[in-house]
Amino acid sequence: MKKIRVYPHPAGGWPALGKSALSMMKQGAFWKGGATMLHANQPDGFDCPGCAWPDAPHFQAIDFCENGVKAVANEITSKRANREFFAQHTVTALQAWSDYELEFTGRLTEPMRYDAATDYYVPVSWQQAFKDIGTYLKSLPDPNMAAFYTSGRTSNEAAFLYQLYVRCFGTNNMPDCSNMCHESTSVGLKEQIGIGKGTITLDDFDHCDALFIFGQNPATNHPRMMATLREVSRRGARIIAFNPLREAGLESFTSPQSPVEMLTGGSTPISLALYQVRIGGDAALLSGLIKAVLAKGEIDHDFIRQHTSGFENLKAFIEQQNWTDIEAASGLSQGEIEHIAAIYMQSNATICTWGMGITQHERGVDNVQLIVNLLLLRGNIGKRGAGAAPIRGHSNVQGDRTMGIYEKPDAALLDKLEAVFKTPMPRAHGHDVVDTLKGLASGSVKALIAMGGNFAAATPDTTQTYLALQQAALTVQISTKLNRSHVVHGKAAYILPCLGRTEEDWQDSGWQSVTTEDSMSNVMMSRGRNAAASAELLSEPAIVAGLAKASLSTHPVDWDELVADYDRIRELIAQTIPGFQDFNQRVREKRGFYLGNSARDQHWKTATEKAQFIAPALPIHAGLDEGLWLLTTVRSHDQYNTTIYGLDDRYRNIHGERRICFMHPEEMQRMGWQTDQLIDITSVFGALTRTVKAFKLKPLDMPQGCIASYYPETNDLIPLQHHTPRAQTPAYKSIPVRLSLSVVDE
Ligand SMILES: Nc1nc2c(c(=O)[nH]1)N[C@H]1C(S)=C(S)[C@@H](COP(=O)(O)OP(=O)(O)OC[C@H]3O[C@@H](n4cnc5c(=O)[nH]c(N)nc54)[C@H](O)[C@@H]3O)O[C@H]1N2
Ligand SMILES: Nc1nc2c(c(=O)[nH]1)N[C@H]1C(S)=C(S)[C@@H](COP(=O)(O)OP(=O)(O)OC[C@H]3O[C@@H](n4cnc5c(=O)[nH]c(N)nc54)[C@H](O)[C@@H]3O)O[C@H]1N2
Ligand SMILES: [Mo]
Repeated sequence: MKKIRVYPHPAGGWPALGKSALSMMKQGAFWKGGATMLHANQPDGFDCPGCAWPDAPHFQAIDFCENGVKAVANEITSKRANREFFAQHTVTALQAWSDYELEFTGRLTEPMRYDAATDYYVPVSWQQAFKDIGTYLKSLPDPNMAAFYTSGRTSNEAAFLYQLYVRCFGTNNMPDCSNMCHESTSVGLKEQIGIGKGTITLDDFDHCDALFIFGQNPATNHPRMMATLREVSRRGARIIAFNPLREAGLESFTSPQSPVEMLTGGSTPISLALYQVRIGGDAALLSGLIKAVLAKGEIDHDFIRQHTSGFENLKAFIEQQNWTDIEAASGLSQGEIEHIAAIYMQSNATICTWGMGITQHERGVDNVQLIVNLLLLRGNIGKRGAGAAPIRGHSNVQGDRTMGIYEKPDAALLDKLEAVFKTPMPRAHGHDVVDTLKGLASGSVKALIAMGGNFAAATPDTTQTYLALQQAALTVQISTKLNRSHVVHGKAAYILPCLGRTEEDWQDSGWQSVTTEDSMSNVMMSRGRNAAASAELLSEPAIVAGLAKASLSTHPVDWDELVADYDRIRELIAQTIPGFQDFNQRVREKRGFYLGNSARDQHWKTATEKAQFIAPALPIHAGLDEGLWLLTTVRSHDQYNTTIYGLDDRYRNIHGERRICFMHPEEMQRMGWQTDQLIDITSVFGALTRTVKAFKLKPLDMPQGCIASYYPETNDLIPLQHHTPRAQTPAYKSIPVRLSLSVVDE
């Protein structure tokens, strides 16, 4: 189909700087905002809550981006959702507000309890809230009737205390945002290379010959990665991106940190090439690449012999795949794939990065494992300038997992916890997000406690999810801002407001710091410097301690002592979690420390003690029934997951609206439809169908049969049952749908 371009400028540049300033003004925080941002990602400042991209290794006076500014602006806003606000609106009335309107009510200021008699949230003291929640949790006949969710902003210290509390309570029901995000990565990598994390460090980008970017939109979601891409590109290394959409930032970028580019209107072309793979076509594309490499025989025989197992299996699988299927499923021709394979074979060191375009599919784990198979073929793991680089989302989602937030903990962690805390730990695996939703729906889970996030909006199958949540006996949200999960709640419901990353955290021993781990396993300190949004706020560790004291009958630790001085929590982490020895001392070194990665050292902690080639579990080409399209759900430039900062998406030429369905203009023409016409979208998964109505058609360049829309407006379309089999990551990025023009009432 014809190439079209909706954003004629390079990504970044003056518009990005202008928008940063506007975000602060919109929040009534212009001056405070500027001063705050100077501490973002600095040695004595806070870790930006925007994303998990590593900080610049060398001192760089400005190390933040437009979207980091938006994340911070929304946290330091001068607006407040206080008791006066809640007294004005019933919860039923608030349910009719959009996510954008809920977010713009500002920071939560004090604990609130839902009063069913009046349908209002009313103030409650911290003590009473803890007591009520504790009493209910203690009354449950089985601890597995409660689930404890975590979103990825939670610090290492809060996460460690939280998992300790939950396990002492008696369950491993610890669903987290990772289940909906990079779980396919964690499961896939662990099986193949013995560790569920990426193998590269930032420095590898200085040494790669080729860089492949799969299913990622860095100009929006990891803008600080753009500076790295720019350097790689300028150095002459070859960058290839695989994405159904022609994302602006993957084509060219003006660096706000480069005075010359800003003043001259110059830009750096980013990609050597962007290949528009079909939605869900990555497994076919990767199989094609492997097939082309095997056909030339340019593989690293020594590495394969010495370090891997399963090569013959993979080879047999690939030999069975034919080019007709590969071309149909990937949307790329054999010639194109062979051309990319040639670039891969010319490169001595290749990095593959990936995001949600790879993980959020039924084939999510297969996709990840095919990327690793491709890397292993030429010994690209454990070599300078090469490796596997999943790009994480939330700023501490990787650290939370390292701290033990996991529903399927391994025996080593539980043994260690038992040894350190002299308390028996539950051994049965717990619920992830999908299982928690099933439990809530069936009534086997009665209480949901959420450390951050927006469970109601982030999860799939919205209508069913709301019903399940409303059936719960108790829902508790530990949050900074009002969102859907506060207004779609259980029979009893509490809002426990907490300090954010940018705020000063004072405890008995003084001003506290917390720590986080980025996408490349660097652990560093973070210290907020702004005054708390309200004097009533507690820190996340203090809230965990309050819950633990109220709901456990025996205590493995003195919770108050730990909260008084977070060094004491870090001391316990050092005793329990591998790699954290001398934690307090090492994390105080200027840039923290690198946790290391066994696969990078070519030490394979797998079943065979080798890196494993693994053939996909699902066919690479499934076909799609006549009349169906594949829908992918993406983030706009003005949102942070379920937090909607604004209604624009400037790189895709959208202004002031979000109920959008993107389609190639030639496809609109074929259907006899026009831009701005309204359509209804119905998903079809086996016998299950779901419909959302009145989405406006907008033109965007993408392959035939593929359409795109925003999350979370489309989450109702994904049945809970549609996910990666092994990792249970919902298939947010490949939803088979039917389309019809909306019937609009006159
Ligand atoms: N500003 C901002 N920053 C964020 C976030 C945010 O919402 N806003 N969210 C954070 C979080 S939690 C995460 S996980 C990350 C998410 O960061 P990304 O992974 O970049 O997020 P998405 O927008 O979901 O989509 C990624 C890309 O996948 C492409 N894609 C869709 N389907 C397919 C497919 O089938 N194949 C391929 N190859 N590509 C496909 C889409 O076109 C899109 O460009 O960002 C983090 N950072
Ligand atoms: N259709 C579709 N659905 C998706 C995705 C998709 O691409 N498509 N992506 C999935 C992904 S990758 C993810 S990670 C999930 C995101 O799922 P979540 O992590 O659950 O959602 P967020 O929107 O990031 O959560 C935002 C809320 O976190 C709270 N918050 C912010 N800062 C703090 C803090 O410092 N402490 C505490 N306690 N609370 C805080 C605020 O109240 C805010 O409203 O969504 C998933 N859902
Ligand atoms: Mo994520």
